[in-house]
Amino acid sequence: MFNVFPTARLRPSPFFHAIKAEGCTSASIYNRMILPASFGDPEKEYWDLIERCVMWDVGAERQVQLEGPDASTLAQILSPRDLSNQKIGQGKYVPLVNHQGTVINDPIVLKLREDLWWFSIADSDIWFWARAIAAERGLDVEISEPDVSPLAVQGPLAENVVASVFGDWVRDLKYFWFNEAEIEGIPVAVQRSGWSKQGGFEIYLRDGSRGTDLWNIVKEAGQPYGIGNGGPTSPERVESGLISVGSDTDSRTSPFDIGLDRFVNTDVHDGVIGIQALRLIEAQGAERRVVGIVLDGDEPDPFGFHWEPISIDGVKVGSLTNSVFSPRLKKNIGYGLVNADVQLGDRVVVTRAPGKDVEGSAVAMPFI
Ligand code: THG
Repeated sequence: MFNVFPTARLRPSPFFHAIKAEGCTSASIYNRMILPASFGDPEKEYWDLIERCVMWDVGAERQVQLEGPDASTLAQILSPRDLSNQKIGQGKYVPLVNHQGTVINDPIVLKLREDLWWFSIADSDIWFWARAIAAERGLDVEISEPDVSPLAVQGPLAENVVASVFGDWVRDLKYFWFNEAEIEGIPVAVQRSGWSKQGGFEIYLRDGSRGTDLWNIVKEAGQPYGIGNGGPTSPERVESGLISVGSDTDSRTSPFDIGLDRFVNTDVHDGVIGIQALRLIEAQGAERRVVGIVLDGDEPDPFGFHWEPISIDGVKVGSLTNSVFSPRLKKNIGYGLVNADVQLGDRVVVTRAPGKDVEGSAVAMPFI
């Protein structure tokens, strides 16, 4: 195990003791928390996700809770997606933007009651943002980070595992819908969701003192299905075309640049943060777009450094925002955030390091 020193600045999740015992070997930092990445065999962890099932400590997906008479009003003000028809028990994927229309986070927004919402956030401080907006708008709503930590079960056999813990009702959950439940006295919410396209669930633990207990219940239920360890798996998420806000976006990326148009409704009311900017961008057309990039050659060549330059005929047209070796395509692939006039099929050059140019092609996303 690597040496980490959990503190108030680098917070352990309730599953920290469990992932230590399981032999976690690498992790990243997300919402000032430790986000486990691997348990020593990334290749196995990838194929477990694709072929069977895996359990991931994604406690770093923190909840920003809005509670009170104006909770629904604030949820909509923060969201450039129409939430007016969202039902209790339903989640929606929402790109949050600032006043310039720049994406600042992309939570799953869960409606628990008319006056109780969770924004299950990606890696940025939305707690500050929500408090500031609520205060400026004079809203009657309490904003907190509750004791809620998701445990993901992903992969084609995940449904069997989660059904054997909670019952067959989980099989009827629609995408992003959830139910509150209890197992051995542990309060949870169970949602069909997760940061992969292999299907699965997230179990939101609502009592941080029971992390190891919940981990062991899921692990035991997963034994007949060959459940493995892991963490959000970059090769799979890139093959599947999922955006990582903060990694694939910069300080001027709009939802339209990164293909999130279908999660934006510019006809929401004028008080929604960033909506004027988004209407303008929509009318003028986005300056950039995201395309798949397939690099020539078939030797694994992982992402080098930060946002490798992409050019066509010697002119820079954008940046490679990530890249992985795809075990299924046996190619190095990544996302290009490029000028809007770059076409699918265009040949490009990626400068992977000073003096190291690699050729490739722009292709449609998702890759698989
Ligand atoms: N689960 C929970 N919270 C999260 C994440 C999660 N917070 C951070 C991060 N992940 C948020 N980002 C995403 C990005 C994409 C998706 C989910 C969370 C996703 N997108 C699908 C797509 O784009 O095809 C489906 C979207 C849809 O059809 O509505 O699943 O994983 N709790």
